[in-house]
Amino acid sequence: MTDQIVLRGVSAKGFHGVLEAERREGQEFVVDVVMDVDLAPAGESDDLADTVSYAEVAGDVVALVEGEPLDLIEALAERIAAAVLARPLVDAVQVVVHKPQAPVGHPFQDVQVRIRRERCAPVVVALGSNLGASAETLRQAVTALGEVVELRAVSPLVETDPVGGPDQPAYLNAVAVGTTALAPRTLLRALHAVEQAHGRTREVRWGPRTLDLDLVAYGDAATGTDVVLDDPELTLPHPRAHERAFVLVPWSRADPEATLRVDGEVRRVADLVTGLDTCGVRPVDVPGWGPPW
Ligand code: A4P
Ligand code: MG
Repeated sequence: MTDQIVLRGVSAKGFHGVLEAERREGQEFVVDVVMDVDLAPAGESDDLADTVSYAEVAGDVVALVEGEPLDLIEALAERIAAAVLARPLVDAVQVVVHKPQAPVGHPFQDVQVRIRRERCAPVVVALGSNLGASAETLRQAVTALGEVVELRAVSPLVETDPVGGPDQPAYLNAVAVGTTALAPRTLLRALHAVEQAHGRTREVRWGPRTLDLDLVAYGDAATGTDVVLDDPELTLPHPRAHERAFVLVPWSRADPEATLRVDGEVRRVADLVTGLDTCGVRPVDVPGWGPPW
């Protein structure tokens, strides 16, 4: 069963409704929010940073109920769902908005609208390996990625000179693009689990690795729906992606129209590639690299 946080009966006065009297007098609205969140990390760490603060969610709900008047509670529910899903740990949300004093014209107990919203967010994942059987590791990693991301395209493999870190062998890199129903931090945890399954260890920063899976971007910069996070646990977009040919070259092959937010500005990935030295990135032909994964 999916873990959930259940917040019931948050009430506040709002001015939503189509009737003039509703807009003038206002009335009570009551909201229930059920959030699908992986609670295991917080259960282990006992740290609020690993879960969703229900107090903050209640604050969002009250702000929206008390905020801009809307005609329909359907619209209010939709806005509440969007605000809750903006939290990077919430995978899906159910929102119920009750309007117990609605002008129904007959005796009644309650009227409510109930919606469930799941994510379907575009994501970009960069893959890299320079230890062990790299091509096979990356192939298996793409297969595993397909469990949590509906893959739209996977770039060809490229062989790349190492950037940063100690003396180390050349890398194989690739980029996968697709959509996910998972929240950003849930997806990152899934990526870490795939890395671990392939013997990833973390001894030296930028050191050699069997498998590195980086979440380059979540959401779509072109439509302004990209998630921007300034958190060392998960920084979005990935803070170095815009300057790394080993990410941008394969990404532009997987999605020639791709865009990336750089210092707040939306840039075409193909244009970023043009401004980079790409001689450390070489095409490499690996038989068996391609669908079905
Ligand atoms: N983290 C924060 N934001 C993200 C994100 N968007 N995606 C945190 C993934 N992880 C993110 O990552 C360190 C910490 O960053 C994690 O705890 C995570 O919560 P890591 O995977 O343990 O270490 P890393 O990969 O060495 O760090 P980083 O900073 O992501 O490294 P880079 O910048 O990706 O560089 N040269 C070539 N040719 N090809 C490569 O693939 N890769 C690197 C790694 C260096 N040189 C390379 C390559
Ligand atoms: Mg990494």
